[in-house]
Amino acid sequence: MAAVIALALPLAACSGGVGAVDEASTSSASGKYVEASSGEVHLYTWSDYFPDSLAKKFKEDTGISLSIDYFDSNETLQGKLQATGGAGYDVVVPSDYMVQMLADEHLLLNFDATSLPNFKNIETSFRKPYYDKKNAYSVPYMYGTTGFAYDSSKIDAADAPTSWKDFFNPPSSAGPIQLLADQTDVINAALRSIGAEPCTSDPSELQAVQDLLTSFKSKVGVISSDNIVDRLSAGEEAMGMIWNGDAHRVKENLSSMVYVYPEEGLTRFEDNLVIPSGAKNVDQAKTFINWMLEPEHMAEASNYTGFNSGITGVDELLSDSMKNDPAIVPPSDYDKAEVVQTCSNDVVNKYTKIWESFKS
Ligand code: N2P
Repeated sequence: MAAVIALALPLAACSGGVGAVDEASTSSASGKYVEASSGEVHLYTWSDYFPDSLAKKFKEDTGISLSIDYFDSNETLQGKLQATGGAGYDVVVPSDYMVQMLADEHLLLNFDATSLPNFKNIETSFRKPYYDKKNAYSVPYMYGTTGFAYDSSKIDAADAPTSWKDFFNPPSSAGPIQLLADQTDVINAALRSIGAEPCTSDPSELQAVQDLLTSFKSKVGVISSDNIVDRLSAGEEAMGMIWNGDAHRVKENLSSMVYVYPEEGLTRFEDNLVIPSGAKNVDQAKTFINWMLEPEHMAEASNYTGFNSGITGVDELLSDSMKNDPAIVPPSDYDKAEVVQTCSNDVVNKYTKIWESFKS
C-alpha cells in the first residue's frame, strides 16, 4: 500500500508564500474537547464530497443531525464566510491555501485540533502543515491532484494529450472542453503550461496566461465544478480539467477515460475540516470532526469521493478499484505534484482579474 500514499507529500516541509498565520492575532483555543450527544451540525463542503450514508451513520452514532450545503470553489466559500463574518456553518472544508487565508481574516476558530482524542489517527506527515503549523484550526479531510482526463476512445492515440500545453491547445477530436470553475486551479495550470510558477507576479507571465485563456475560450464547453462525474461518464465531454478522485469515479463508468499527469507538473491539494469563527454548535462540530478521524468513517468518505486521506488505517479499507487505479496511485516516476501555496493578496487580486475577464 505504500504506493497509495505516495502523494502524501510532507506538507510541513513546504513553506507558504506569505508566511505563517500570525499566532498572536488569532483567537485563543476554545477549550477542551466535550463530546456532544444531541443537537446539529451544519456542514458546508464541496459538491459531491460527502456520502449521505455517512451523515445517517453519524446521526445514529452520536444523536447529532448533520445538514449539508455545497460550494464549488474555495473562493465561493471565502465569499460566504466574509459575508456572514464566519457564521452560518459549524464545519467547512477549505483547501490548504484557503485555510491560511481564512485564518488570516479571523474567520476560523482556533479550536486546537491536537486536543481531539482522535488527533492521534492523523498520519505524522499530515500534521502541522505549512498553512496551520500548530494544527490550531484544521485536520485533514481528502487530498488529491488537479490534472485532466480524456476519453481515449474519442481522441486518437497520435493526438493523445500529455501536457498542460496540449490541454490548452486541444485536438479538435476533443470537442468542447470541461473546465473547473476554479480560478486557482485554472490559472496555476495555465502558468505551468507556459513554463511559469504558481503565484508569480511577473506581469509578462500573467499577461501570457491571460492571452492563452482568451485563445482557449472558444474551445471551452462547460465551466463548472459540479456534476463533472456525470457529464464525463455520459460522454457529454471527451476531455476536461478534473480532480483525480472525480476522474477515478468517471473511469468506473467509462474505462476508456485516462487521467493525465501533465509533463509540466500538477497541483497536489489537501482539503481540511475547520470550524468557522462564528459557528453556533462548537461542541457538535468538534464531535463531528473527531468522529470523522475514525479510519472506518474516513474510509467511507474516501471510497465514495475517490480521494485518499491522511488518516492511519484508511489505506487498508480502500476499494481495490482505488488501490489499482493510476488516477489514484501516480506512476512511481512522476515527481511533479506540487503542494498549493498561498499567494500574496496582490497576486490573488491579479488572478481574480484574469479569471473574471476570461469568464466575461
Ligand atoms: C469533488 C470535490 C473535490 C474538491 N467533487 C477539490 N478540492
